[in-house]
Amino acid sequence: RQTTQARHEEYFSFLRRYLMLMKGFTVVSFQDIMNGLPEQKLAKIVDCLEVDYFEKGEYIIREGEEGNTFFIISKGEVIVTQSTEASAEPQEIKTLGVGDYFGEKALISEDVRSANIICNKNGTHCLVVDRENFNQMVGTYEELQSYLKEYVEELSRSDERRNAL
Ligand code: WNU
Repeated sequence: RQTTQARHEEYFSFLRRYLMLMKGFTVVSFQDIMNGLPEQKLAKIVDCLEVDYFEKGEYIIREGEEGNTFFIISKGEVIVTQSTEASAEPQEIKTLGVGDYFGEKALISEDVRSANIICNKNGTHCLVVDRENFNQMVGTYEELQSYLKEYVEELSRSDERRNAL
C-alpha cells in the first residue's frame, strides 16, 4: 500500500514534468525552465490537489454547468463531446489521454462549461485543481497564461465553425 508521502511525491514529480511540458508549448528557453521552477508554489499546489477516479461512461464535465475546477489526466482516457445545431446527439470532438488537461475554458473565460468530458477507460485518474490554485499555477508563468488565452479563443472559433449550441 502506498503511503501518503509516496503519493505526494508521485504527484509532485508528475506535476513538475507536466508543467515543463506545458512550457514546451511556449517560447521559453530551457534555462528559464531550470532556473524558474518555483518549488514552493509547486509544493503548495500539490498539497491542495485532489485526485478523482472515474469509470467508463461517467460524465466528468457537463456542458452548460458551472465549473470551478481544472483537470489533468494522470491515468486513462476521456472523450470530449459537444451539442451542435446539426444533430440531436452531442458530437464527439476528440480524445484526451495522460498528460492532457481540460476545464480551463470555463475558468479563463468566466463562462459555463462549453463541452462534455466523458470518461472513456475504467480507472481513469484526474488531478483536480481548484480555481485559486489554477490561477496560482497559471499566474506563475506569463507565457503559459497567454498561451492558454489564445488557445481558449481558438476553441471558441472552432465551436462556432461546428455550430455548437
Ligand atoms: C473544443 N471546444 C470547447 C476540448 C483541452 C484543453 C485545451 C482543448 Cl487548452 P470547459 C469543457 C472542456 C473545455 C476544454 C475542452 O472541453 N475542450 C473543448 C474543445 O473544441 N471545449 N468548447 N476541445 S479538449 C481541450 C484545448 O478544456 O473547458 O471548462 O469544459 O469549457
